[in-house]
Amino acid sequence: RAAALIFDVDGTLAETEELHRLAFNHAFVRHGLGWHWDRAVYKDLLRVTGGKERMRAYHARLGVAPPLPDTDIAELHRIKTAHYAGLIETGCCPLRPGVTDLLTAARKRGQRLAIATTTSHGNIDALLSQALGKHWAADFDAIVAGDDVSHKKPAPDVYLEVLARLGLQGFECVAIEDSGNGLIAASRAGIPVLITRSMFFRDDDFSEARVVLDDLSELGGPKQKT
Ligand code: XBP
Ligand code: MG
Repeated sequence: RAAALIFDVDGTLAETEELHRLAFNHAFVRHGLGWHWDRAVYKDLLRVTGGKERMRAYHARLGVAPPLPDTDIAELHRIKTAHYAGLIETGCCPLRPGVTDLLTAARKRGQRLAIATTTSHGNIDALLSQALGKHWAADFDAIVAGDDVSHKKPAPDVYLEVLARLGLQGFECVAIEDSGNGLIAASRAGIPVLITRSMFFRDDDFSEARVVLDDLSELGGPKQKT
């Protein structure tokens, strides 16, 4: 049994990526950019982790010089983040099946809980306050977000930082992820990975994962996988 379960957020705890997509498009309209990311474009762009990095990559792909100034990227991301929080607060994005049960069961059997995500602390808090109540963070021993580290996933930085804060080695934990980039990040930190398949990453290569599930409700059975 793992000493700690380390959760990714987007796609793993909830199907948030569609709301991120809507929020990006809202920011593009508000900022007067003629950009629109449909699902197919977004699926492809999700290979670039981090919202600011994703917008920069898209701009570079359009091939229109010069690059957008950092102030524009920051303003777009501010509008996007505010809109995303508003969408989350409507309660339209519940946790995925089996998530709450796994969190409860893990706590009961003495496993520690942590978060390793690319998104921001504000976005994690918006989602989990809505889903678990405003004191949700008390159950987690380490919460590491993208801007806390130098390199976002697929770099191992967020996972290494979680391990340092927990005082554990990779092999003592299990990471729960939904994307190929997340799988690579956790694997590089020496952490075995359980994949819960999500909407945008169904076609990623999960051959390095220890277990691949359609969702975490499959853990309700007799087999202990975490
Ligand atoms: C999630 C992401 C994030 C969100 C947007 O990756 O890549 O960029 O799409 O969040 P993972 P921000 O689930 O692997 O952590 O706009 O706040 O960056
Ligand atoms: Mg994810």
